[in-house]
Amino acid sequence: MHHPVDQPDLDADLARAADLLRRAQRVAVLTGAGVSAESGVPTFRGAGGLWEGHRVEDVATPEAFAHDPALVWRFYHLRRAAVAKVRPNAGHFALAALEDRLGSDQLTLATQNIDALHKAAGSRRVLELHGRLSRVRCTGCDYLADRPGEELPELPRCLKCGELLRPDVVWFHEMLPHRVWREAEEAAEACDVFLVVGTSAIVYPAAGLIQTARRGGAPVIEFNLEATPASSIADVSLFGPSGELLPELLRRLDA
Ligand code: BJW
Ligand code: ZN
Repeated sequence: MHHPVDQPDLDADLARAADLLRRAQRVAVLTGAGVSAESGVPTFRGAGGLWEGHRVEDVATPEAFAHDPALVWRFYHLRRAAVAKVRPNAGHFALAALEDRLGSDQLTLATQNIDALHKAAGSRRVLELHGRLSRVRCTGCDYLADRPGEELPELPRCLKCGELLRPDVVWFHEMLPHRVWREAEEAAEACDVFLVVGTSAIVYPAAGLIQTARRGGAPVIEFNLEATPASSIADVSLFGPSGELLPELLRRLDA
């Protein structure tokens, strides 16, 4: 198999990662688009990272929505339809199995993904840092609803107040949901090992959780196809598809 990054001793690095994980009581995880790539969900950056010639940074903002809500909704209608069809992959399932293995309350999974695939794979303690694509909320009142798989009008409006609905996701320049963010920070501070999976680690504040864990003394294990800013602070970087590396790591915990 071809991997973009050459890793001379993947086997030894997997063994080191398994060793760190075996000794850990509390584990925190940060995932990004890469963990869902093998389910067929496109990532944001790199090849295929453009939509109708727009960068995410240009459509996923409150400014874009205020200026052209129909354009922003087109982007989200397509993604809602795509995500309604996908299934979790072996990477999602391995993280759910790790939670089972450690016992409840010992693993916190913070995800930047809005596709809800971790929950679908059986992970229980999931913190959705950037919201959820299947949920809509009103820009005028407190209406909030999960409406997965449903085909919405081109410009969906609130039945309670008539204002525009928007996807319940976190755009650039917006704050992360307060409670979810606090719990993610606490988990990063308190963990014995921190796993970073399939994220380019450039979007803040989520990427800051990696430094938070490191400052708290937790070793960081990274899973990615290629080197990222997280690689320089990671104790172990495992280069390859997370849908293969995570199950392999799980197998080694019992070996
Ligand atoms: C695989 C794989 C396989 C592939 N196996 N691996 C300058 C400095 C610092 C911060 C800022 C700054 N300028 C602006 C900011 C703030 C901004 C920010 O961080 N910008 C940076 C881009 C510089 N952040 C914000 O605005 C945040 N809010 C905030 O700061 O509030 C305070 C504030 C208030 C008022 C004014 C100003 C500030 C909010 C950020 C919200 C991000 N939202 C998005 C969109 C969500 C909705 C949607 O999806 O439409 O979240 S952006 C997009 O990026 C999405 C993702 O969750 C997020 C992270 O991307 P991710 O997951 O890392 O994906 P990729 O594609 O980048 O990477 C995939 C990785 O997987 C790659 O590394 C591949 O190699 C790897 N991979 N296949 C393993 N099989
Ligand atoms: Zn309303």
